[in-house]
Amino acid sequence: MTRHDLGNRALAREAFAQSIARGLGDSPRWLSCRYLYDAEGSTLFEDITRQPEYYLTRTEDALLAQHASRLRARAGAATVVELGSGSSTKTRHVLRAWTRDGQHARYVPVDISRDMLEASCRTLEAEFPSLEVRALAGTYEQAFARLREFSPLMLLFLGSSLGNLDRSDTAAFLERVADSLSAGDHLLLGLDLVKDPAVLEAAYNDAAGVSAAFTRNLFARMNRELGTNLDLDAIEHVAYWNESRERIDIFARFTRQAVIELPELDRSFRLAAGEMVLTEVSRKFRIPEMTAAAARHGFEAVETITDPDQAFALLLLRRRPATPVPSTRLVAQRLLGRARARTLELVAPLTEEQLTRQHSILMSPIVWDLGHIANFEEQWIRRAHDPDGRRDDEARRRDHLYDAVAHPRATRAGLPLLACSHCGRYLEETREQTLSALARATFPAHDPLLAGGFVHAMLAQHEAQHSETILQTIQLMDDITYEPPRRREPPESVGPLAAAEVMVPAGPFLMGTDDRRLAYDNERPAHEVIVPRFRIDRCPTTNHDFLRFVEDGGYRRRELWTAEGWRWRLDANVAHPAQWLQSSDGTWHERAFGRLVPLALDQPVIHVCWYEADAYARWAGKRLPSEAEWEKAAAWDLERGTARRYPWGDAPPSPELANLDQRTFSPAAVGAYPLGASYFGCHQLLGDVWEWTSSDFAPYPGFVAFPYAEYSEVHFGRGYKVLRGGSWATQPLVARNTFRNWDLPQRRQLFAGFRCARDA
Ligand code: AVI
Repeated sequence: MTRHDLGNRALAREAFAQSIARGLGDSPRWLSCRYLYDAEGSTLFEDITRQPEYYLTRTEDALLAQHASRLRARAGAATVVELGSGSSTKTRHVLRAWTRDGQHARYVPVDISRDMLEASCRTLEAEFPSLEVRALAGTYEQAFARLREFSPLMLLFLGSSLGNLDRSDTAAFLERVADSLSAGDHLLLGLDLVKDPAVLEAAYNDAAGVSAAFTRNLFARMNRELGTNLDLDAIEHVAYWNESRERIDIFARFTRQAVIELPELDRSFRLAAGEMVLTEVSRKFRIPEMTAAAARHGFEAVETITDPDQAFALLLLRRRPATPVPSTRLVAQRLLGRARARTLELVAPLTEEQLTRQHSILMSPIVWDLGHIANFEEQWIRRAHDPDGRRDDEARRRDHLYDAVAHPRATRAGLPLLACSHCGRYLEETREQTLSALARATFPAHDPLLAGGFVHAMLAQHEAQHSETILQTIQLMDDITYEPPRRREPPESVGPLAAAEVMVPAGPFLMGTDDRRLAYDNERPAHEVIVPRFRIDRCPTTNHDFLRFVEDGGYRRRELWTAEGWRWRLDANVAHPAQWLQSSDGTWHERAFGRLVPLALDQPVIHVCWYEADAYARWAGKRLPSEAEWEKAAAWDLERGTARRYPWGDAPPSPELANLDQRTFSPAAVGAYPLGASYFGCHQLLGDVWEWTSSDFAPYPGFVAFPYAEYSEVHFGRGYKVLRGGSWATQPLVARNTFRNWDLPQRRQLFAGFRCARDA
């Protein structure tokens, strides 16, 4: 065995353990069915397929034997890709039809088991001389990324394996397949159909007890790979027809109390006698419903083949040409329009005096932000659409006035800024120019500013980021009760979380992104990073936690602070987070947009600087996570081997998933967004509070400044610390796992908190 294989094995074990912890920590408890198929499990499954009660494989096999030539004629493509190819037994009918009369064909089996693939490749090549076999060892998701290179093709997903996904996973699966196939490619699904429950239940409760052994093997595998030491005699297989969901539910029932210990993850699960753990679902299909679902994802039904008893179906689907996505122009108009509407909404309650005054040397007068938004837009629209256009002196003067690098924030009030009404007009007139440039624009792929509407998305993001800065300024005003036009109560916590920390295993992950449409230069390129195993808090540090630090003399204990941190602490003379106030009776309150509210102990602490976060972490016996650790905990899906755009997946943010978008005007309680948890089970990574990391702001290897050095490059190596995740005041357009924010370690005006990590 090579070192590589050993590494992969260790990773696979970690993924298995993580998956168990995810499932057993949930309520009701479940285990992922993908772990049923180790070598023993695969042999047992092959054995199931030969049982008299298990009609699925036989029926599908007969359908393929009889109709493969017809499928060949309908599908046309010479390449067959098969997901979960296993031993490729049934596929032989297909391959025979595809290579009839010595025709050249290509077969791309995809399977997680490299050993299985190697063995089946060798026999297939010997058996079908005109067949080119190109095996892909990996997960389905890894294969999806490569499907385009094999098009035109027919993708096989046989054996009713689709039934082992629940409804939402089925939809996600179809969407991923639709995204990965090219127009005209085919998808052949083998589907077990809804039928007499007695027949179905018999198939999953065979008399010889093989199905039971298959379920029990999941726990035998835990014993083998993770040393869980479970008594397998105390585990029963239970499988029955779930009428309302039209699926067979398969459980492991514990006849005696059991404890499943996962020492590497510091987790232990106590199962009561009689407790059932869902190990598998096997959904049964109705053809009209399935064709309708496929149609929703861009497939048209080409052919449905069933046996005379209507027990099983082969459904051949064709990928329609991709539905027209909204044009780059429309997207750009929408993004810009939304960002502007928000800016105007936020400043609407402010008086002229509040807009023009400098409220803090840390912040600009808000009119400067507004003028800067207009000026930035004016300059970039000219660069993108009219690079040779001449600028008059007046325009150059404006450029200078609103140049963020030339004028530090503290000096901006002294500038001859446009008055509020002028500023409003400047914003409006600039936007009119932008929209008329957009109306005429083309978006050539070779022009990096225009391709995919990059520059317009950048302007919308820039404005969205300034809206958060404006909210920081408002938060620092001491003579205001700010009434935002719409404010919603944040949701409450769903209850205490099972564990305070999660364990993230060592090993490589993909950090950053190669996206050139929305990502900033500092997020690129995507690159592999290896971090040692670590523990990270499931939730951001709360006011309750931080109060314990305060009450334990955290601000007085020199040993908890770095040298610079201690210097800051003495100079700033602070003893608690920026917006906290203690009444004479000892109770704590927090100032929030001019209102004094009792300190919400279950919410993340906010308005702390890096030095405070770092001191707290030391007090707690922990440390801040590096930004690589933070991103791995947020983005990495260990079992799929892919990075998610958001902690919960790739679906865009919504109010159920994260506290973003300036709705609540405060963080929500920890545990309030269970649906937004990351693969490793961390909550609220996106939204609520920005999170300080231990990392200095520096370029990724291979960084190239684009489109201007002043966004990121001039800030590298200048003592800035990276923050991740976004706050309640971050608009979704700028919230993503790869987004990097940065500020100096003494800054407290940000809507920033932190979570802790430690070595494992
Ligand atoms: C692989 N899959 C389609 C099988 C099924 O019928 O759902 C797995 C299985 N589990 C127990 N028996 C068969």
